[in-house]
Amino acid sequence: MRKSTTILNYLKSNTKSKICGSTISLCSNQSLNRNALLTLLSTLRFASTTSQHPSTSNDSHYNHNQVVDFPGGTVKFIPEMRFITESFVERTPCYHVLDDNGQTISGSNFVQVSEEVAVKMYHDMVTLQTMDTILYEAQRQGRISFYVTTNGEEAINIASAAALTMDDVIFPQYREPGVLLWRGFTLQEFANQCFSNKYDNGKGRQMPAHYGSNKHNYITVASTVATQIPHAVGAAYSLKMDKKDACAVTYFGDGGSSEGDFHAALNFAAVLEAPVIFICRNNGWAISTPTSDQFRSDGIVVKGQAYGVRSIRVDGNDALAIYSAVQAARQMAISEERPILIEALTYRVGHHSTSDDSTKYRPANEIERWRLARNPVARFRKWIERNGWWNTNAESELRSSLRQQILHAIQVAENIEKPPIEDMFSDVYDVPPSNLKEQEQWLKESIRKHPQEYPSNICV
Ligand SMILES: Cc1ncc(C[n+]2csc(CCOP(=O)(O)OP(=O)(O)O)c2C)c(N)n1
Ligand SMILES: [Mg+2]
Repeated sequence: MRKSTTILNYLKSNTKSKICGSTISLCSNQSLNRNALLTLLSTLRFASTTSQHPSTSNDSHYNHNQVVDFPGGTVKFIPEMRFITESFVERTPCYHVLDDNGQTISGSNFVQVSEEVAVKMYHDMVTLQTMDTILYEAQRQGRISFYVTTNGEEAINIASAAALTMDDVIFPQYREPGVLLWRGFTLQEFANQCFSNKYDNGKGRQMPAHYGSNKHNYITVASTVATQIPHAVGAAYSLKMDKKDACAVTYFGDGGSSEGDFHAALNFAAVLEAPVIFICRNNGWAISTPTSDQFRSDGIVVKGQAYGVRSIRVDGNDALAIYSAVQAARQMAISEERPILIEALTYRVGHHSTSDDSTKYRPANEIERWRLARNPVARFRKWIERNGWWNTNAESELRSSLRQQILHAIQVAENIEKPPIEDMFSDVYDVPPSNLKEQEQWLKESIRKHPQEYPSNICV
């Protein structure tokens, strides 16, 4: 029985089996040769799916428990032609802990946070807000070329970072500088990178806001959306092989989940049983493309199950929920050697970047509603105030001190020399090819001849 036609003939002539359109009901307990059945089923893939109305077996002897051991596991046969529905009855619920008034919801289970950690979380969220305001203005003044804010996503940044350890390796998109801030990257280091001066770790070769730091286990931001996701899986697999008490953590947006890299990464992670946490910031927009134009699934969380990855949906504007979910995810990822997907629902309050004006494609009152009523920083502040860990005086002191510190950092960064011209041509080739050497000479001559066309703090 090597050819599928032979199998069909066999089934047709067999009195206890039925063929109706593309539906086949095996009405007996007889077992078919597994290869033969597979060949048959692959033939039927091309059969019309809109053919005749499927008939169900009316044979009272039909065995409702018949299972077949296909590769990948046994499956149960059913006599009905039943498609899995594309729609969902109910959206996957979203885990939260704090209500809009900063009160813990009764019955919510969450990880307790000490006063010290909670106050540092709040401090860093406010730092992020202040840094965003000042660096955004610096770009508008023409002092730096580009910037992206994290407005509205401060809780995802800081609370997730707080739940990890320094040994966990971070593979960021570009809207997660808060993780680096939490790990101790200084305001001066942020400013040096944005002003591309000689103390920037990237030697001025990256756009502003594309931070990276070996010391902080934070892989350099790449603009190419989603490329970091499979990298994180590879790193996680290596951490597992080395039996490290650490995981890899990758951040990306809803737009990142629309890239092929996301799907390949989830699949690899599931199969390799890699300790990686996928944190998707579903903020509703990929620049001007709303999520409704990106996917028709119930967001991102449901994609985890399709790949065999344990998943949860969390309120991204609730710092306590994010902290608890990430801590639990980390524990499971490392001890059970498995990937975890977290979909954090949120809203991108800022423009996509300084190259964007989001009021051109979304209503201003929608942005305002999220900025004011659903603000994650204000919500967390209410909670620490309720606990007696924060007050108005501490608030105004913190905000004015941070403003001074950041203004100082950018003033210093602006006046530091740019990296030497040679740095633009090094670190790629062991022996630079002749055309690169020529370009370097040409650039140096041009700077000498036309100094007025170049920044004064370039070192030739
Ligand atoms: C591979 C690739 N395609 C397109 C772009 C242009 N681009 C930059 S950011 C972005 C949107 C990403 O949206 P999302 O992942 O939701 O992140 P968000 O900006 O909302 O945080 C796009 C399309 C890019 N940088 N790389
Ligand atoms: Mg987005």
